[in-house]
Amino acid sequence: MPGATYFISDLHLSAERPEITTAFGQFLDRHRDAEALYILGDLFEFWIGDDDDSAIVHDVARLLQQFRQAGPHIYLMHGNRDFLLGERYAARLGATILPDPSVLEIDGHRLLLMHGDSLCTRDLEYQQFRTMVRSPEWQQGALSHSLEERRALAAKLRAESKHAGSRKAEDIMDVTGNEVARAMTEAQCRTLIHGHTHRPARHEIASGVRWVLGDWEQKGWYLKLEKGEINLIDFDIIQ
Ligand code: LP5
Ligand code: MN
Repeated sequence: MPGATYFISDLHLSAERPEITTAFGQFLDRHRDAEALYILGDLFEFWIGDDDDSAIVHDVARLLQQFRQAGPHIYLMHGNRDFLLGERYAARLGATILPDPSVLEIDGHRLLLMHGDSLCTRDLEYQQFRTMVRSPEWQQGALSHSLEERRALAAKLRAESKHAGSRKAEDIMDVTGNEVARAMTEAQCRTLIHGHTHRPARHEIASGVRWVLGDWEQKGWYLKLEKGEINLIDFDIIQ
């Protein structure tokens, strides 16, 4: 009997929040009998390139290597914070990078997996920014800077994003209903799983069911898929 499949996103791991990395390590230890783990973006608070030599990058690699060695497959999707995470780091973990969107066929279901940022189509400023930073030209330019310069750029972009977020209306930072319906229809999926918005929930909509993962802060969140049944589960993170 195959083990369960787990979905997580938006852990935003960083040196500033060691308790989240600890909670992640405990989560992995508890689920070593899993069939697979899908990380749907923003595992890291930011990613400046696979050559980053900071401790958090090594610590998380070690946690995921150990987990992979216990058996479960690891799939990684990019988020808007760690879109630069590359094949080199994925190979180090024994993980497979998944495109956004991806369709997972499992137990007779077709699940549409996304980070979720591309669904926020009313956030025009963000979508412009996304197009820019996802272009190979921009990425090549960014990666040509020293680690120190890239760290500084990431910090500036994070500060800019927080500032921008504080003056945006709440609803434009959520997914657009029409875009959700369009993506589900195009992928021929009745179930969508995504993160990014930090609004964990199960929504019944005309096109099926939309599951939203939560970000790991005071609580950790995951979706468990077992025997065709999906549940959204949260747990406390010791601060
Ligand atoms: O991430 P979150 O949840 O706070 O907000 C997102 C959108 N913001 C982002 C930006 C990221 O947070 C920045 C971190 C990127 C780290 C990667 C570093 C790689 C580069 C290092 C070099 C190799 O994704 C936010 C959305 C929100 O989700 C909800 O969907 O609203 O969108 C924005 O904030 C974008 C702004 O609206 C527009 C940003 C303009 C930036 C202008 C550049 C300023 C440059 C200063 C430095 C030179
Ligand atoms: Mn995100």
